[in-house]
Amino acid sequence: MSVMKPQGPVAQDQLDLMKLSIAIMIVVLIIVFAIAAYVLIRFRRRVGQNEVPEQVEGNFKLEVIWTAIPLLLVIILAVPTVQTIFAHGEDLSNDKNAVKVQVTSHQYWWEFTYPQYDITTAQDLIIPTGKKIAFELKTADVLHSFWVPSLAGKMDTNPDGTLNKFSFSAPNEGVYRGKCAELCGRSHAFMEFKVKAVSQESFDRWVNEMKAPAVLPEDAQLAEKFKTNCLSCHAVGDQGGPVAPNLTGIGGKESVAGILLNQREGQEEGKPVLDNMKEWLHDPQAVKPGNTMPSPKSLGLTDEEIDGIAEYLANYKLQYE
Ligand SMILES: [Cu+2]
Repeated sequence: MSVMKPQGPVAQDQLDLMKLSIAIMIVVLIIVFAIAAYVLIRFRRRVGQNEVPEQVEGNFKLEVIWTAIPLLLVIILAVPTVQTIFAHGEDLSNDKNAVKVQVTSHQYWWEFTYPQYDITTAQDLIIPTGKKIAFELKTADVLHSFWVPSLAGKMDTNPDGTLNKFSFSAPNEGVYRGKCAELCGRSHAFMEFKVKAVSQESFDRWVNEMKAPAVLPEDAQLAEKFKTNCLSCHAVGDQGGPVAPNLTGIGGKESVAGILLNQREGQEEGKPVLDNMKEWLHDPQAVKPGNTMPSPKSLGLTDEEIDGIAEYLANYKLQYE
């Protein structure tokens, strides 16, 4: 989550711009303070000095100098800034090599649709390393802002329906944390997501697994409960609704509900995915206040059935990695 540790070319260019402007500001600061200190000492009022000193306002040479220097500095800042903005703002709609992703923000989760592959997922954005990812962003409700600090700057998702576009790429495999960067409601701070950059082969496997038929709970009774109560909004594989986050492979994701971190190999943080799943399903409002998921208990599911569904979801993993 740090702008100071860029993990991709866009974030690197943006950090370089920040360094350039900070360097210029530091030089200006040092010179201005040095002159101010010199003037304060050199022209201070001395003992016995009672007359008004010579007034020198309207010095033509000085006026020209302190108009020209800032102008020059603004040009030095503007040229690379404008160049970078246009370089990263290019329209990749017709670029066949770019992976297109439509981002839809919701209170308080992120939906990712891959139109080239006809796939929709939530919270974990899986991308192939090295490829340009061309984003189109919109919101389902209020203003949010899509931000992965180590890969690129923020981009708003506008409630007025205008699509915002931008792109970034991740050369190295890894998981990059993202956040909503616009106060959007009670659980704004919990509106996290992850960008997971994997090899092209893993990405292709993921696409195939996402398109495979749904895996439902083995227990027929539980499967029925899951279908009637959960799949009216959520989807798994080719079944279910488009209203709520797609649950395909949810047991293998980085987190449950975007914020309850799952334990992973080589990582100290997190709890077992089953614990997180149970915590979420037994009381979604306690984890993310104000979210629109009805409590499974209020839908008439027993504690036993909720545990059964938690276990089924925790074990619903994809094998692409
Ligand atoms: Cu937000």
